[in-house]
Amino acid sequence: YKGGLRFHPSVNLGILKFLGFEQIFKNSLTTLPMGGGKGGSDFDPKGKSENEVMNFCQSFMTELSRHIGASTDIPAGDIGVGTREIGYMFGQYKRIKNEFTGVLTGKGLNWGGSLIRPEATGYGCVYFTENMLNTKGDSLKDKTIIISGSGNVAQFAAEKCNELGGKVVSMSDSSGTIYDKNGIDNNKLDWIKNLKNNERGRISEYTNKYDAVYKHGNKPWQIKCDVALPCATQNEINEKDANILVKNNCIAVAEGANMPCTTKAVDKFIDSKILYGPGKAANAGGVAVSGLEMSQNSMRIQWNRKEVDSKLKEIMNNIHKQCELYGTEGKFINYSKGANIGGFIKVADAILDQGVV
Ligand code: NDP
Ligand code: 8G0
Repeated sequence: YKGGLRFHPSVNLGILKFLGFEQIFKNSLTTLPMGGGKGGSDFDPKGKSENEVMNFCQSFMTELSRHIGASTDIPAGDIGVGTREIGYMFGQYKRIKNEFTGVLTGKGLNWGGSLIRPEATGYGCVYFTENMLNTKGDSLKDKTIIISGSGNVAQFAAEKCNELGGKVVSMSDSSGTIYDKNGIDNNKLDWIKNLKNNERGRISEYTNKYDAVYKHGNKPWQIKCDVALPCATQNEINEKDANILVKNNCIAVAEGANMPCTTKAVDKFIDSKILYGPGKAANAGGVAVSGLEMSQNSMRIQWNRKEVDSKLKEIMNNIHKQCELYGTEGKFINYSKGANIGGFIKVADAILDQGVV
């Protein structure tokens, strides 16, 4: 099994069950040999000292270590679990088991991590968006893009949008949203990365440094855009938000986060025939590169950035093709249907082949 560990006060069994269920079909779509799993805790790392975070990670792993293993179940990070937390958990696993092994992914580069793993979910989501736009003879170049969140997925989605010539005008956190009409270029993005990954500050601080507007309590969806990338959390786009996006002529929505759009929001996008990339397809790049990290650990080698990035691109292209194959309805591609059927078939066939008990 493979999937992320989430540390957030909202974590409960229902959330982990939907995440785990989605993970199965997402992992299937990657074509890599991995089943799905998910885990976490309602521990809130916000405002905790380094020592408190380390102590929690160690205690958590003391119990978890009995259930996971490099050929059994390989967790990674998710909301609230980044390289720092993976490091503390990896250290504890090693202490308990006396083995240096690929039992976690998202590891630091000098202790078994893979190049491009931090970038993979955001980059992959943007590759998938570009693939969707290409079916319309279009691309991200010169598009106005809004992104929710300012964590791992949001940061690298923004970076790749900039690289492909798009203009990212908005990012957010759980307190509010910034709007920078001039675009969040990679210099400004570096500042955000430092703010979020090292200083652990709030996105509102962006306006002390750059010319931008901050709206407390708001999500980005009222801002006029061509492309929307929800990269924060579940249920962050509801029916009302979807109506506004469609009214403002948004042409593509791709889910960097897991289930950020409510069912009614998804219905609105599909009824309006805009490009909608569901999370199990659009954000599968993260778990895919985690799978590549496992392969590198098993072979005791390290691929370079270019190698991993081109494998990631190929996997995202392949997922897009599966969505086209199973989701084409006349001239329209229903990516939601395509991803669900494509992901399901491999799992169902494997269950039948291996015998039901
Ligand atoms: P991070 O913890 O790095 O960042 C999460 C971001 O979302 C932060 O900006 C956070 O704001 C915001 N956020 C979290 N919870 C809420 C909330 N309840 N309401 C509003 N904003 C919120 O997590 P990731 O970037 O890793 O994950 C983001 C999403 O992407 C999740 O849905 C995750 O499951 C999904 N995902 C992640 C993958 C990965 O490789 N990391 C792979 C595939 C999917 P604040 O700073 O205020 O907490
Ligand atoms: O690397 C992973 O296994 C991982 C980490 C965080 C989230 C996800 C996901 O696909 O939702 C996977």
